Formats: sequence, structure tokens, C-alpha cells
Amino acid sequence: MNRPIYVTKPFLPPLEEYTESLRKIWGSGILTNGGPFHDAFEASLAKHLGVEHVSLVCNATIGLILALQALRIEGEVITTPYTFVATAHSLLWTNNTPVFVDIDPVTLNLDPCQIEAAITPHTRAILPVHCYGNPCAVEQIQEIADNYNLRVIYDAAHAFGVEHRGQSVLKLGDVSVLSFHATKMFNTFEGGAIISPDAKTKRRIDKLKNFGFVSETVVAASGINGKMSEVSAAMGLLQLDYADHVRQRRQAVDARYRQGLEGLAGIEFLHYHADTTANFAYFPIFVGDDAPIDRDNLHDRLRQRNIFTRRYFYPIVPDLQIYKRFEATVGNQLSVARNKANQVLCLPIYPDLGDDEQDAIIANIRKAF
Ligand code: T4K
Repeated sequence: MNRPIYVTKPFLPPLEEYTESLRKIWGSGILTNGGPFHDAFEASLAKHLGVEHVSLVCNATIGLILALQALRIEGEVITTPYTFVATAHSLLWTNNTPVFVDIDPVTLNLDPCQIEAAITPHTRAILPVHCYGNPCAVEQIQEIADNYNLRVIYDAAHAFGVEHRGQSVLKLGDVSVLSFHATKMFNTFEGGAIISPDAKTKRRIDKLKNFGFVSETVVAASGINGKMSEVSAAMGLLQLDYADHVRQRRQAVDARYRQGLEGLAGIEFLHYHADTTANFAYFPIFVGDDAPIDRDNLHDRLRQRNIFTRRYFYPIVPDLQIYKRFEATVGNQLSVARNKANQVLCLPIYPDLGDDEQDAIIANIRKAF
């Protein structure tokens, strides 16, 4: 390829539309701290997602920290090893101990059958990730949480617009956290949102994201600065108008890959459950032992041709030096997660990806095989 193709390229609305919003911000002089764009985006986003209680934040990492703080989680938290480091980092920032439990080989999410064995008297919560926007085993996780009186905080960084059985996945568990980072299917440059189950939890999060201020002179908790600025909120508000278009384009890219790569020996795709309305946030392939080329060679070979795939999520979090002390406590010692991390390659997927570019990616993979 002459032009590099990256794993993603942010969708941007027409510049003139955004300039119009900037003009308003320039006119008002309100740049942050819950301005008119913040409030308008928060309300429109809730409507778009089909949820009630949304708190915008500056990014999902802070969002996860705020969610854990708001629910007063302190102790051991069961989470997945197969995720971006931010999931586990949020636990360390809140003085929690991550307990890594292996994933299911099909969903790539926390294996619900292995959760109970990891529960101890110190367990306070479960922090699952809807990895690649593929919903977790939500019913089983909730049943375990109810039986053991645990809270469930979903890292829904990838799950914008995803539905399970016709309902937003963001309504499940105690709290869900979305990411609107530039690399996500819905972006506000940087940003995110916390979905609360009730107005009381939202109010607490809204205070915590503003340093814990209750009034000008009263600070109720050691909150943080987690606010979304007006330029990001204005971007989010515009992006909502294009969210359906973005999803449709992604779906088309997903379908073209599945068709183009069909029949290659040793390659596997992500399978969505029949109950899932997917958002096509990522297109991971898994290069198995029976493939004629290994994952890293394929990655390097594509890179030489200006195609930049990513190994999300390699290495698994507990294999990072700083997490080695939190060794796996149960089951098969994370062998599924480690195996998948060794096989995964996320292919470029974004609305602007041209058919010719995608066909070149497919042709290069076929040639490598
Ligand atoms: N939980 C989960 C499960 C997550 O995946 C993430 C973040 C979080 C929590 C935390 O969310 P935030 O706090 O970030 O809201 C990226 C993102 O930085 C990160 O948000 C994301 N997950 C993670 C999976 O990927 P990198 O290091 O891969 O990004 P980078 O800069 O290498 O970008 C990848 C490609 O995207 C580039 O090669 C080109 C393209 N790109 C990137 C940026 C930033 C653009 O075209 N424009 C851009 O502005 O981490």
C-alpha cells in the first residue's frame, strides 16, 4: 500500500459543523465544568443509548476509578486478564487487589464457570470487560454476584451501542463505563461515560468527578477532576448524528473480511451470540497453530506492506512485570487468555476504509497463508 493503513482511523463529522459548535463556545466563554454542550450531550447520549443516568467523564480510565470509588469497592476484585491495562490499573488506583480469572475461549470474556472458585471473604466486586464489544455472560455473572453479595462494574469501553436481548448492555450490573477515546468507534477526542442504575449513584459520581464538591465550600470526598470539557462534549453531540452511519459502515467492513478470509486454514473470527446486537468495534482474527504462518510473522509481513494491525490484547495483563505479583489463583492458570493473546491480530476497521484497501489487506493475508 502507498498510504499506511492503521488499525483504526477516527470518524470525524464535517469540519463546518464542528466549527459552528466552536463558535458557540467562543461566544459563551464556557469551556468546562458542566457547560451547555456537556449537559446537552449527556441528555442526548442517554436517549441514544436507551439508558437513564449518564455521567460524562474525561476518559474511561478515570471513569472506572470513579465507578469503583462511588461504589466504595475496597478489597479483591475479580477481573479478566485479557484486556487493556487500564482495566486493571483502575483497581490499583483505588487500592483494590486484582484477581485474574481465565476467559471463555469463544466469547473471550471472563469465564463465568471459573469465577466462584476465585471468591474469598475479601472479594468485593467483579470487573468484567465486554471485550471487542462482545457481551459477557451477563446473566451468569449477575447470579454469582447476587449469591455472594458482590457488585458488578462493567468495563464497557468497547461496548457503545451494543445490545443484549434487545436491551443496552449498559443497563446491566451496577455500573458500566464507556470510552470515547480517538481509537474507539464513537469518539470525543478523549472522553467516556459512566452509566449508573439510579439517580443517587449518578449524583455521587457527578460530585466525585468534580473533586467531591457538594457546594462552593463543602467537599464530601476525595474526588478527582474527571470532567468532560465543552470541546469534547460538542464533538460528542455531533457524533451522535453519525453513530448509525458509523455502525453500518463497520458492519460492512466486518462482513467483507469474513467473506474474504473464509476458508483459510487455522484462522478464527470472533463469534457474536444470536442475542447480541453488535457494534463491530474491532475485527480480531486468531491465527492458530494449524495456520501456515504464525501471528507475529503475519503482523510483521503486513507491516512491511504498510498495513498496521494490532495485537490487542497481548501480553495478558498478569504477564506484565508490574502485575506479576497478582498471580492467578484458580483453574487452568489463565491458559486460555494467554493462548488467545498469542494468536490475536486486530485488523483495520473503520468507516473510511475503502473497499480497495480492504481487499488489499485480505489479499495480503491470503498470500501469507
Ligand atoms: N478499558 C478497555 C477495555 C480499553 O480498551 C480501554 C482503552 C480503556 C479501558 C481505557 O479507555 P480510555 O481511558 O483510553 O478512554 C488505544 C487507546 O489509547 C485506548 O483508549 C484503547 N483502550 C486501547 C485498546 O487502544 P493504543 O496505544 O493502541 O493507541 P495508538 O495511539 O497506538 O493508536 C492506534 C492507531 O490508531 C494508530 O496507529 C493510528 C490510529 N489513531 C490513533 C490516535 C490516538 C488515529 O488515527 N488517530 C488518533 O488520534 O491505545
